[in-house]
Amino acid sequence: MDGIGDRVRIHTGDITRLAIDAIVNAANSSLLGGGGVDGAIHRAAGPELEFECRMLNGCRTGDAKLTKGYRLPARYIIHTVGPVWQGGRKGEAELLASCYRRSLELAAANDCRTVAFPAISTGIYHYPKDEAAGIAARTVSTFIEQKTMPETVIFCCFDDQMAELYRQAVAALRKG
Ligand code: AR6
Repeated sequence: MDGIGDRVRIHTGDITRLAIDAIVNAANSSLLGGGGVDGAIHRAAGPELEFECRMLNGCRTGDAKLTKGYRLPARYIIHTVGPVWQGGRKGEAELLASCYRRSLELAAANDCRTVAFPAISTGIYHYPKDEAAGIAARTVSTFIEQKTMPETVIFCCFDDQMAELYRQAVAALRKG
């Protein structure tokens, strides 16, 4: 796939450490914090983040909302709510794709050149990891083929196993 090669990167590590324009949070619909990457982001950003989140009136599954990054090295946090895996017949794939699209739209609207995603829904929400990586790779590549911003999208994987799944998902796209 044209363009995806130089504009998509796979990184293994803690997303809260990335000094980029925006990181995406795998939040829940309350936006008031939780476990997993959400807990890590709230801890690293500090209590002002929850204060701003309280004013957002939550977020629907598949949608996204933007806050400042506070004590994070990233300028913004884009909070999105992934679907809970319920077997695959409850619209989970479309909702997960929507998380990526809505987050990228917000990133572009806020002049973010570089944005990093965690593997949304693949932890506490139990989405099958390989399927989720495929949806992430396909949705991001379709978006960036059509738009100039964000310039670079990072798939931030917490461990090597997830990074390998993303490598395979991106390679599958390149083969067409
Ligand atoms: N950096 C990058 N990735 C991480 C980090 C980190 N610091 N910590 C975890 N991951 P999860 P979900 C990975 O459970 O499945 C919360 O309670 C993790 O290995 O954080 O969308 C929310 O409030 C996994 O691959 O999010 C919601 O209630 C991925 O991030 C619920 O969990 C997502 O795992 C959302 O569940």
